[in-house]
Amino acid sequence: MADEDEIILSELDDDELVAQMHDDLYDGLKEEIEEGVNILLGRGWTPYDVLTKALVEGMRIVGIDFRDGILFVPEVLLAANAMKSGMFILRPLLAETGAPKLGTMVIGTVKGDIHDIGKNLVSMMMEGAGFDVYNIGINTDVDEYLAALEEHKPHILGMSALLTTTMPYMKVVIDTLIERGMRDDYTVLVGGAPLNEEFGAAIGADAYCRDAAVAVETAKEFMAKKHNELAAG
Ligand code: B1M
Repeated sequence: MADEDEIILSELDDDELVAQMHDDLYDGLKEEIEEGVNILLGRGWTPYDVLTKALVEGMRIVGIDFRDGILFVPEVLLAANAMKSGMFILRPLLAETGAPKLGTMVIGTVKGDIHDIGKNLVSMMMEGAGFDVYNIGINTDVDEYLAALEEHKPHILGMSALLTTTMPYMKVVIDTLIERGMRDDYTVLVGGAPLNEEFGAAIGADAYCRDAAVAVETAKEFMAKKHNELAAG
């Protein structure tokens, strides 16, 4: 017999369900997150709204309590896994927009850094916008970036860093591109919670992207500029 206090997600209205999903993400409840995502989609929510309002906002709350020493790494890992299972459902829906192909991107989280949720989100949204994305993972050193650039010949190189200690590595990668005379072959976009526009400019990136939606818009702008330059000869 069901526990009298058991919460039936499908019986909650949208606001209650989203609030419950924030709690479930906090508690690392993967199956409940999957169920919540499916319910919201079934109610006609767009994949983007489910992603931002239910999942990203939930992870923001987790981040605050992690910072304040209320949550620790094992709990945050569970929350991250629950978030990823929700993202797994949304990925094909975000990618299936039928958008025309706009360009190619290689993206990775820099060396020393294993945070990948934001990078994966950027990757999903870029795919949805019509980019071919090669997501080369976490803890990526300069040789791995160079190998991926050589293999996939992308228009855009994306780098993600979530730690103040790893963000300077982005400059190592950009400086290496400069040393090898390859810097102008790529548009370099950077992002991650501790970065800002000033930092992006200081390390020689083309742009800092605050979030995944900004990354998509920025990438589109740079691609349009490239096409115009080519058309102008
Ligand atoms: Co970590 N962690 N963590 N963590 N973690 C942070 C980043 C932290 C801010 C938490 C805190 O103290 N408040 C803090 C960093 C402090 C600092 O450097 N100033 C921190 C720390 C300290 C650590 C450890 C050192 C903890 C420890 O071991 N003692 C350790 C480091 C491990 C390592 O990398 N070497 C660690 C470990 C972990 C977990 C493994 C437990 C887990 C990661 C799981 C995973 O990713 N698979 C984790 C998590 C989940 C977080 C928080 C809570 C959430 C990050 C996240 O996924 N956010 C985070 C707190 C926070 O950021 N407020 C924290 C959701 C995601 C959608 O947002 O990643 O910002 P975000 O991505 C956004 C934008 O930034 C942007 O678009 C995304 C989507 O809109 N963006 C890009 C990101 N990358 C982009 C690339 C682009 C463009 C845009 O390219 C073009």
